[in-house]
Order: sequence, then C-alpha cells, then structure tokens
Amino acid sequence: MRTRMPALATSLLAAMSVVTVASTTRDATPPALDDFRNSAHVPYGHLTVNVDVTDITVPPASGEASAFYSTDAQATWTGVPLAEIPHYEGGTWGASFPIGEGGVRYYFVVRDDSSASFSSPSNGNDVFPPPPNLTADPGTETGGDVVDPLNNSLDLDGFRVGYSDSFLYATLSNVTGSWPTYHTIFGPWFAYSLVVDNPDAGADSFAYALVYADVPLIADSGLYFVDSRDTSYSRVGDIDYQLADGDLHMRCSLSDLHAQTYFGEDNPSGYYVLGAGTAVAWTANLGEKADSTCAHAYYRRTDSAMPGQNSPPCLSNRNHVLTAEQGTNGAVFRLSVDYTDPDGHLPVVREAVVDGVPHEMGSGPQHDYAAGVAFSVEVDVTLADHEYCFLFSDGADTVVTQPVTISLGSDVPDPDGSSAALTAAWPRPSAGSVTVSFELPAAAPSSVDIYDVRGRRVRRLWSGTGGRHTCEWDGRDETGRRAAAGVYFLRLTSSSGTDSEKIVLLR
Ligand SMILES: [Ca+2]
Ligand SMILES: [Ca+2]
Repeated sequence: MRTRMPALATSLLAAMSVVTVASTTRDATPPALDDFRNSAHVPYGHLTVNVDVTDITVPPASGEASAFYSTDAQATWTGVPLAEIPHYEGGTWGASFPIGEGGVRYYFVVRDDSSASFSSPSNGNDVFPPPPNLTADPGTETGGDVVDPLNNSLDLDGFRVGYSDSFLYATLSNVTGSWPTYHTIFGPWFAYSLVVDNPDAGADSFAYALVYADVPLIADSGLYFVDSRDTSYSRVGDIDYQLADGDLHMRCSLSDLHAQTYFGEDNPSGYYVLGAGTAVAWTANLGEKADSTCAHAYYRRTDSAMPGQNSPPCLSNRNHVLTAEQGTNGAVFRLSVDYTDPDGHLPVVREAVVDGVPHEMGSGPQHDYAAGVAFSVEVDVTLADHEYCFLFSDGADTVVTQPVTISLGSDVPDPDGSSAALTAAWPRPSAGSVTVSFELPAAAPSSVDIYDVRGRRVRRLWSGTGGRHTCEWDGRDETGRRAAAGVYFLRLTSSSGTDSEKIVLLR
C-alpha cells in the first residue's frame, strides 16, 4: 500500500534527491574508487596501499583523502593522508603506514568538492548500536548550515556508516543531541532518514530510506520505498533503531534491501549511493529546516593484510625501444616490463635502472597485478653504450632482471654474430642520398633494408644473391615519401648472417 502525504514525502525527497541526482548525473557522481590494492605484508614493516580514484570533479587536497589503518583488531584507527602516485595513468592514490605483527586492516575516505567516497570498518559481530570505531565518517557534514527555530535537532553535523554481512548501519549526529519526532502533540512532526540507492538497480526515480519517525496513524520508523515521480512512498519493511550517546542509530537487513523490487540483488559496482537527511512534516510555512548530507559512494568493504606466505613477483616481456632522436647526441629510451604478482600485491619499488641510475616507472589505468601490468618509463640517453635492468619489489621480495647492454654508439647489436659484411663507407650523417656497397661471400638469397629506430622496415633497397653490389637510398620510404630526419639502420640480411650500420638522416 502506498501512502500519499506530500509534505513528509517532499521533505524525504529533498534528502533523497541528492542521492538520486548523484546516481544519475555524471557531474554529481561521487568519486569512484576501484582497484583497492596493497603490498606484501612484512611483520613490523610498512604496508603500502593504493586505490584508483576516477569520476572526480576536483582532485582531493591533502587531508581530504585518507587511509585509516588499525593494527589492534579495529579498536583504534589512525588516519594518514593519501597522495597521488606519479606516473600512474587514471589517478591512483596511495599511502604507507606501519604494520604490527598480527596484521593490519584499512579503509579509505576520499572527498572532492561535493561528495565523498569511502569504505569502512567491518562490524562483523553486529554490535548495535555500533561504536564509532566500527563505522566510518565521510567527513562532509557540519552543523550551522540549517536555521531551525524550533530546536535545532534537524541540523545534522555528521553521520557514520558501517556494515556486516547481514546489516547496513548508519549513525546520525545532530547539533542538539536530541531526536524529537514532534514539536507539540499536534505537530509538526520530524523524520530522520538514511537514503540508500543501488547504482546497479537501473531505476533512477526510486530509492529506499531507513526512516526514524512517529507521525500518528501516518508513518512510523521503518524501511521506506520512495518514488520521486509522484512523491509517493510506502513502508516496505522494518529497521532497528536506537537513541544512544546523543546519536540516532539505525540499521536494516541487507537481505531486506536486496529483496526490494527496485533495489535488486546485484551490486557489481560494490558500492551504494547514500546520504542522510532530516525532514519536517505537516507544515509548509516553517521555512528551510530540512538538512541533508551530500550524496556519497559507500563501499561495503574493509581491506586487510595479514601475515602469511608471500609469493614473489616476476618480471617478463622486458623491452627497450628508441622512441625519438634528440639532436645528434641523444635519444629517448622507452623501457617497459610486465610485473606480475600471484598475490595481487602492488609494486612498492618499480624502477628501470639505467647506467646505475634508478628511474621510477608508471603504469596504465589497469592494476590487476595478479594478471600482470605493464610498466614503462622514458629516459634520455646519449648515443653511447648503456646498461639497464629492472628492479621491482612487492614489499617483501625484490626481483631484478639480468642487465642488458645496448650500444647506441656504433652498430645495432647483433646477437647472432655476423659473417656478411657491409663494406661501404658513406657520408654519415647524410643530408641526401646514401650509396651502399657490399660484398656477399656466397650465392645465397640476401637483402638490404632500411629500418627506423622502432625496428620497422622503412624501405627494401635490394634483394638478390651473392657477389659485389652497390645500391642507393634516396631517403624515401616504400611509398616514396621523404623519411623524417633521425636515426636509421641499414641492415644486410643473408643466409650467412646479418650486419647493420647506423645512418643519421638530416633534413
Ligand atoms: Ca548540518
Ligand atoms: Ca607477493
């Protein structure tokens, strides 16, 4: 049965609209958190954590993004600021904190200019009302933003959220610490609510609310369904509520929520959009008294790192490419390697070490370290010999690749050895055409090609069989276009081996 009571419904909708607008309008969407990750656990060491933050309107300043950690089984929590990690595409924020012998739990709070996204401690034993250490405060609601001539109880100054496997918990705080449900026995009446929406339910006009109210014959506390299309609402279930320590505590069963038609079973996004609100019923002339928090994205999760066996990471697909020439004295190395950790641990150390100098590497937006993530960095180098390796650590185990030597000062490295020889000399660098002379020892199929620094063939100059030959490169590619100025390699390939020479083409 749906009840029509526009005054209360409208007030509830004022609080609810924040949530539904946020869940349907991209600009008002709270920041999205994804890829909650941590390093390996070393007792008495440090844990590094990170989280991807997207859909954010204003990047959080220091103090507006925090990780909270507990090493005493959630009895106390310590906040440390999150900082954006350089070289990571897509916005990845991280923090590092000490860990005890028995493991560490942590959650995140990230705020932008209008809303917050956060996870929370776990209330696994269903303590009700939950103490503050078993809930999280998104930290966006203050007192003083609502003028309430009646009693100020409608001015929220905070709310906290928690969860267990069975319940969603909310604790509302107001300026007065009292929670009257009416002013006189003839009204007006007040309602206090936590509005919650499943972003995956696909019903933009509907939301559910845990409501604390006592309007005789009309509305009592419970779980309500609210329809923003016609301001109707209906009571669809019970909640638990209690006033304690000046706060209003409410909880509702997660199975009750997910059994609702417009809430739905599935929540693959892993978060609810929610906000707290107050409302006054029956009177239309009391002015602005309802208060509501911003819409928040609440992730029902507590992350942890516990002592145990660590699987070391491995590095694969190491690669180097010269991406650009810088004048005639330098080039840019693009170094890349794939990092894979069976535990999904993020790399605390991620370096390409070139000639003994470490360069911090970055990755793309995908951070599934168990599946493997490509890291890369670009390093300016001179046209000389260089040695590099990759150095990574998951926080417990460090892995280093075999050093690789690259010669930029003379020939392209030729790991297969060579018995064919380019014998000609030509102007290097060349501003015009290049004449190539060579002699092949055997009458075997051979070719001479021009390659660019990325290893792509630019032009086939000649192919044939053994003997003495001369051919010319006019500085153009296969399609006749003038090749760009830069470093190229002339490569002779025959059945007896390969040889190559560097050409610097000037324009
Ligand atoms: Ca307030
Ligand atoms: Ca590991």
